[in-house]
Amino acid sequence: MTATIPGRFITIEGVEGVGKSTNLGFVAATLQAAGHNVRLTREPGGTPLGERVRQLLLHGDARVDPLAELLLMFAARAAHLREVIEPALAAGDWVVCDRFTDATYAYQGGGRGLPETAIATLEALVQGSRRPDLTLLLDAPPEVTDPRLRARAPADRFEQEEAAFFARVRATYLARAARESGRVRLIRTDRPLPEVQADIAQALAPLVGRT
Ligand code: Z5A
Repeated sequence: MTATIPGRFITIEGVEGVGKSTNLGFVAATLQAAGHNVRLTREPGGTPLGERVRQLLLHGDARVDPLAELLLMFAARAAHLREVIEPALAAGDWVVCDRFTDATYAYQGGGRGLPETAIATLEALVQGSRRPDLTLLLDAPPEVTDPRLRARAPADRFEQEEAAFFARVRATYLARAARESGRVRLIRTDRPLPEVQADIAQALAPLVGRT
């Protein structure tokens, strides 16, 4: 009997308006074309608990304390890892997740100002050594993302934040990409979609070729 080769864990990140949803299907199709079973999922979300946390944090009208928000993100992540991500990877599926812990560093750390050390402590507790094999950080400046966002409504709780909040979120993402350049691939999305997707395909190529 041959042992199952564990799947790979790919995350997609970026501020709103960069085109994550637009490119998620392209990532999945590229991996499927290479012969992999793909499990698409998202955070917060991916489990019944995670989807309820998502509803509460994105669309609830109650004020949520930043520390409570951080803990809810990791509570949802704990369920997501144990119920969905780890079993899928163990079965040999490739997991593509729309946002993961880089978003926590960017939004709760950079955006809300919570200490990076607190996030790192929760990351170690909830994830152990699990980290994405590859993170695609989609990035574009606000001059490009703002008009894209205005074209869609209504805004969720995060999208209602001020410009300075998103500037901090973006700066945190970019700093993480610079610090972890082996894992995080920066993809500029202020260009026509075919050019963006050519870069995404190039970023996936080394991983797809290696089993
Ligand atoms: N959050 C958090 O705070 N902490 C955490 O730990 C986690 C999450 C995990 C989840 O929202 C929220 O949760 C998020 C952070 C917080 N905050 N917000 N908001 P989400 O990820 O579900 O929502 P989103 O950021 O709005 O993602 P999205 O729906 O995938 O949007 P998008 O990245 O902006 O993608 P899009 O809808 O594909 O693109 C936007 C528009 O641009 C659309 O009209 C496209 O047709 C257009 N587009 C895309 N690419 C192009 C190019 N290349 N040219 C021209 N037009 C384009």
